[in-house]
Amino acid sequence: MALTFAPEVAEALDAGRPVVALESTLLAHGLPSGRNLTLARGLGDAIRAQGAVPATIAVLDGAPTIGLSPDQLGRVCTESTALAKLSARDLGPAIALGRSGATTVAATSVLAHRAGIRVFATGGLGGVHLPAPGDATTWDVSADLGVLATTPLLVVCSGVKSVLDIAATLEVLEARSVPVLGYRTDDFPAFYLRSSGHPVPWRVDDPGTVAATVLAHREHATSGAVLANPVPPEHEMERTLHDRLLAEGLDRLRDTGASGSDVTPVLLEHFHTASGGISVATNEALVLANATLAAQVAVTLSA
Ligand code: PSU
Ligand code: MN
Repeated sequence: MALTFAPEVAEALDAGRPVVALESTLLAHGLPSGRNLTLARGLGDAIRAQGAVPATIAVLDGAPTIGLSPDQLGRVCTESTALAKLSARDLGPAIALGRSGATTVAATSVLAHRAGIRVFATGGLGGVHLPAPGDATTWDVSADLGVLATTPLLVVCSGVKSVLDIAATLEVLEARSVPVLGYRTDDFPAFYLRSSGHPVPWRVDDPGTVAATVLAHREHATSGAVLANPVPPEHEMERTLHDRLLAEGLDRLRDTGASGSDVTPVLLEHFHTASGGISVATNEALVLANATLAAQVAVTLSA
């Protein structure tokens, strides 16, 4: 099935002008409805302010769509409960069956690359989950990591959530030859927190150096790259609050017996309600900062 493009995105790509991909799962399934549409519009504005064109990606009635109209963006944000969460393996079935769904980092990367987009902004990457209590290991490793390993895209994110096994996630990225760059930091961020305590192998301090690194990487590799951008300091969650919410959330997980794809929603729901909305504000601030940085890199890459 051919890709469906928003006219603005098609024109920009034809002309070699900078485009930044955005995923739809973070809007439909990662944030409470009511705030997601405001954020979705804000992300577009942030990317345009840097001189790039935003392309939010979703599958709508079987059409893989690159760049959403205001109506389509509204649909993704308000029909979120009716929208499937599509990872890369779900694209074929959803397209063939004419379904609609929000795309994860994995699925968005596949479609963005096919569209000819080189830079993608999001909040947090999927990763390796923590083993369930009593288990030594887990098979729950996000397809985001495998797709990044084989798709030459720069993903700008704020690391991975502390509900994941961050050390294991970094090991998988290393094993799959995905470079991890810290933006103005030596520490891999942990989404709500600016540091996970794990070092990043490479630090870069400006969009031009990021663009040069991406180009040099592409000379000899077909893998993607991660640009880890810590949440702006004024929006970082207080560490004691964060650690308390995480411990409570993990207890709740054990009490409810949630497993598989329910794990993250249970934990995030606890963060959102028990922090009185602080975690949502942090989430929004970091995605906006990542969209701005991604646009700056895309502009430099197109120059
Ligand atoms: N991390 C977040 N918010 C999100 C996600 C991750 O902080 O909304 C979403 C992204 O779309 C990511 C997906 O690609 O979850 C990973 O899901 P899974 O672990 O099922 O692969
Ligand atoms: Mn998973």
